[in-house]
Amino acid sequence: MSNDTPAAKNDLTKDGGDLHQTAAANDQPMTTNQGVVVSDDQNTLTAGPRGPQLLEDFVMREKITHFDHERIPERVVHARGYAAHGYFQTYQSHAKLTQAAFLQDPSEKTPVFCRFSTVAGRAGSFDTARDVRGFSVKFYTSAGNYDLVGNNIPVFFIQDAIKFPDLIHSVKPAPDRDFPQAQSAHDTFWDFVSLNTESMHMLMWIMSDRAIPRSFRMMEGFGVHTFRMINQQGESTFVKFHWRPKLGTFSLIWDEAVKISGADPDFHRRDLWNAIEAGDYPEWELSVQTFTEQQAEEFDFDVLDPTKILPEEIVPLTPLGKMVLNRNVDNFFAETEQVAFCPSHVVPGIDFSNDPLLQGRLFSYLDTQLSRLGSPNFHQIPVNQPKCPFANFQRDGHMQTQIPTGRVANEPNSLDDGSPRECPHSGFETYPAKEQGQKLRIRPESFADHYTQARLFWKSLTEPEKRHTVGGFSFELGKCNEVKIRKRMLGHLDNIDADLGQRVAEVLGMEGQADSIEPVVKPRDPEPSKALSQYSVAPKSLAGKKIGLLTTEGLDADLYDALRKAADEEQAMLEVIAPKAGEFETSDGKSIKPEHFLDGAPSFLFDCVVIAPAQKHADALAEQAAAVDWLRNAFSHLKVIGYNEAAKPIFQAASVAADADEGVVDLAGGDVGEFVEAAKQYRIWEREAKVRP
Ligand code: HDE
Repeated sequence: MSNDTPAAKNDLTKDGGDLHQTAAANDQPMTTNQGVVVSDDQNTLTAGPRGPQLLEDFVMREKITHFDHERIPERVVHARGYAAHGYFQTYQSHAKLTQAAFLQDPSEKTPVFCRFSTVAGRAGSFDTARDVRGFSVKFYTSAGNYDLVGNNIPVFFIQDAIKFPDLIHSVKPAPDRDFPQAQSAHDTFWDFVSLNTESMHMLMWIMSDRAIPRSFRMMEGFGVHTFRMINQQGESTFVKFHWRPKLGTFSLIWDEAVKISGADPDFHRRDLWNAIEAGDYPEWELSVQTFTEQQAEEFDFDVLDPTKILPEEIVPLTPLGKMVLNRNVDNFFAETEQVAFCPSHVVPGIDFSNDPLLQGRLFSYLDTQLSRLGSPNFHQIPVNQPKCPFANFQRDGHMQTQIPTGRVANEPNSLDDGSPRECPHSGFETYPAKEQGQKLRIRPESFADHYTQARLFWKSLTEPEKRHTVGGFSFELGKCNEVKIRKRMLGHLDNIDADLGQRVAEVLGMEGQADSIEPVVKPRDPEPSKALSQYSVAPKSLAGKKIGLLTTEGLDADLYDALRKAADEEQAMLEVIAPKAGEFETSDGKSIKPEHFLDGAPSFLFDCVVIAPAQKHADALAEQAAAVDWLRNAFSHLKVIGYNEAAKPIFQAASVAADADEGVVDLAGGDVGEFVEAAKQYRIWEREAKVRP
């Protein structure tokens, strides 16, 4: 073998070499995993052309064996996820609050890796299930890796980690029949939560629009638990973390979510990937609510209880900095699948509270990585490695990829003058909170109010959001066969708010059948909090949204140019849908390649739509069920619809009035301004009562 073989080229002693292996990287020959160049990757070694295969064929055996072991256990929860690289940049030094290195220098960009996920479904399930979304961020800080492992909902189902396996078993497919997949709409889930009053607040969020986000890019994130920040002087402040998307928080409509799950199961991951590829980098602001231990004692809830929020009217948000996601992964498995988040990965300046759910998580994540990734050396996988130096005397284990040198692997030692050594004055120091008490298995009384904040959430919603929440409960309880579970849940809903209970009972046809449930703590009547309603604070903007243009050959070139210009100005995307996938000519003879063909791109994949066929193809288009459904769906999903004169036969066929409301906009004359202004509202909520009475 000549010296030009890849094995000869590899410098095995180089630390942290580039582990990327891409076909395009160079003209590297294919080798076995031992570096032996493969001469034939198509044919197994046989004795004679039609003879038996030979066991000695190490090339074939290595390849098949590797394939046989390609799968690793998927995450027990949050199995389906999608991630991207980016950076975090602090707005200023937050030294008064924390010594955390990534929050000091506004000129410094800290690399991050961020993974979004659904909780209940398997890795191969669909993106738009009604579910909590995970929102995990790994900050590769100069003082070590910090993992902020949050969700897009600020509270949780349970108050104590010991209940987590039961919660998850109840929501996962039933063990006997293995369905339903990625759904909470079934008996075991509703049985469990209706027997756990502490879930009520979370149920309100999960039945609301929050659980069907429009995009990962349009989703808030929350640390959920109370954490501590510690400054250089050792002073502690309690904090709650919030991520706010620059594009605003938007959701799908349930009927849309259901249909998208069939039309594009990868709707959210495709959206994130495409936005980043297009250079349209999603951005979030990281903020904290800060409060002292004394303040915490005055709140009317316990800050250690993860089923409670701290209303922004009591403590407003302090912005810390921004996160930008600007690079897609090179390899899904190596990065997104193998990334290992652990809430116990904190850095100097950040510490825990006694929240019992958080404390349980501090144990669970490290444990799960050991079984999922198969080795205590999972920190050596590139995506998990700190980008600052790391060294200690931990040794060996499965898949050790480092080659520690030297005779000594213990501390203290006097045999080796070298590092690593502990650093008493600059290392991580736990905040010396005073703790004393009896050993007990008991839930604090201060965790006992299970309804007040559920009511707060309900009261803070706008009417369309309330309607959707009633819809969420009704849909899910309607899928629940056991009447006793429905009655129990209706009893809880009555305790949350009589109007809510009544409305859900009406949809289910179960008025007057709610169980009477005596609350342990009588719920109070809190003032609404505007920040809890996503549509009260949503920006009126098309940024990041998708305009779908259904058209035909002969498309009016002026209209097309006006739409393209408006989309660019509003930082939106315009995609063309035509009856056939091939290129066609516009009215001025220019050639256009549509992004989609009609059957493959129903209108629920877009945020607002335009229907503008050329006159001579209009009747033929109106005869196609797909075109009629396109309009009917857009209308019933409350979208803003622009149209030209030639589209009118489709309106007739779809039984949609061309002057139905302000969201149906005539584009005669080619002015798209009115359409764009209307589309910035996102949905025409007033239409909802008409299409879904
Ligand atoms: Fe998790 N959770 N969790 N969780 N969680 C996991 O860790 C767990 C909880 C969250 O993108 C697992 O690596 C327990 C709250 C996210 O890789 C596991 C309890 C919040 C992710 C686990 C909770 C979360 C996970 C499964 C109750 C929001 C995805 C695979 C005490 C603050 C991370 C893994 C990623 C993943 C345990 C509750 C968020 C099994 C025991 C509350 C975003 O360790």
